[in-house]
Amino acid sequence: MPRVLSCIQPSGAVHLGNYLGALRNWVSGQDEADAFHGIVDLHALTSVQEPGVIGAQTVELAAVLFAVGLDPERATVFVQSHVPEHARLAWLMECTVSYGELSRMTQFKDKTAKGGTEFVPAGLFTYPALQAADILLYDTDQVPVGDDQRQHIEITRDIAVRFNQRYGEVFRLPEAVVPKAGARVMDLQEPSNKMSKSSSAESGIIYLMDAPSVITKKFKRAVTDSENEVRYDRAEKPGVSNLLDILAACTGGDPEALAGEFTQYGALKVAAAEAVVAMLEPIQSRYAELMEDRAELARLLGIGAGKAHAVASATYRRATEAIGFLPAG
Ligand code: ATP
Ligand code: LTN
Repeated sequence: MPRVLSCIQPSGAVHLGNYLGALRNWVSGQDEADAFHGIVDLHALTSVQEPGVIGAQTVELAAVLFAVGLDPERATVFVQSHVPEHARLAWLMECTVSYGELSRMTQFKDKTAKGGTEFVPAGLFTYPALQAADILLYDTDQVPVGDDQRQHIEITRDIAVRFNQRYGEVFRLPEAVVPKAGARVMDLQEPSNKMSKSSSAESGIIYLMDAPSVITKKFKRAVTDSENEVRYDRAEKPGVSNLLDILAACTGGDPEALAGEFTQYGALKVAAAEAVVAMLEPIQSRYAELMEDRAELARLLGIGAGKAHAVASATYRRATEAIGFLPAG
């Protein structure tokens, strides 16, 4: 079985794009792989600085991961800061990657492009070293990620190759696995942009925990176009195509075939909303139950941390022994 690792930041409420593009695949993949899934709270510290917030969001995200169907018996779900080797290996990674390589990362360039006087944590710059540590600690074969993350997997491989050349074969080289088409959910208000936690209007984002009435309202107000023909054409008709994609993703249908079933935008919006509400209903009720039982959530995360730590500590020890630090007496 291949070892698979993917992670998500507890940096805001989970939305339909996260679910259809990532979480749903994590769930379906848990039988075909030895799956590890991290809630990367250390990474979230690059964007969330108010005290108390990251912990609360971590619990909520954990409840979402179990509610969507990750099974603690089959998949290892853990919190990054519960496994101290992430931060420890990140330092070794920082000494294995160059300033120039980090400077070329598009995510860092994008997030700092605006210039201005905003505080830019150094952690935003060294973020890929921590991500490399996440991946290499688990002898990962495959990393399922969105297209935006490809560069982070490439730099992880470069770091691993350099470390292995310097100190001997310690790390396994991971591969990015980018899901097939249809995994890109667009914003309902600005259908040319992907649905994203950091996008401007709440009305364009369907949160996994939105009430059915809110979901219905957001779909009703979704931006379409001034024609009145239901046709699947991402370039010319991004709004309508996004609705068809969402409907197809929820019902297992094909967006082009589904287009033939509708003559009016209104009916398509209603159908998409109903499909999303029906898909989310069992997830929402499991989420509510889990959030009622914090002790159980803590117990499940404790099991994940134990399994993660067992693997991570062995890899970390291999790395430090290869470097040849003087062992503590
Ligand atoms: P941000 O807006 O802060 O960048 P995000 O909403 O893009 O956050 P991430 O935490 O960066 O979410 O990503 C978690 C996972 O969800 C990643 O695997 C990413 O590829 C996937 N994902 C995020 N947005 C979408 C989307 N609109 N459609 C499909 N997959 C998505
Ligand atoms: N950078 C990723 C989150 C992330 C990750 C990882 C993904 C941190 N560590 C390890 C896969 C493997 C993001 O922003 N989506």
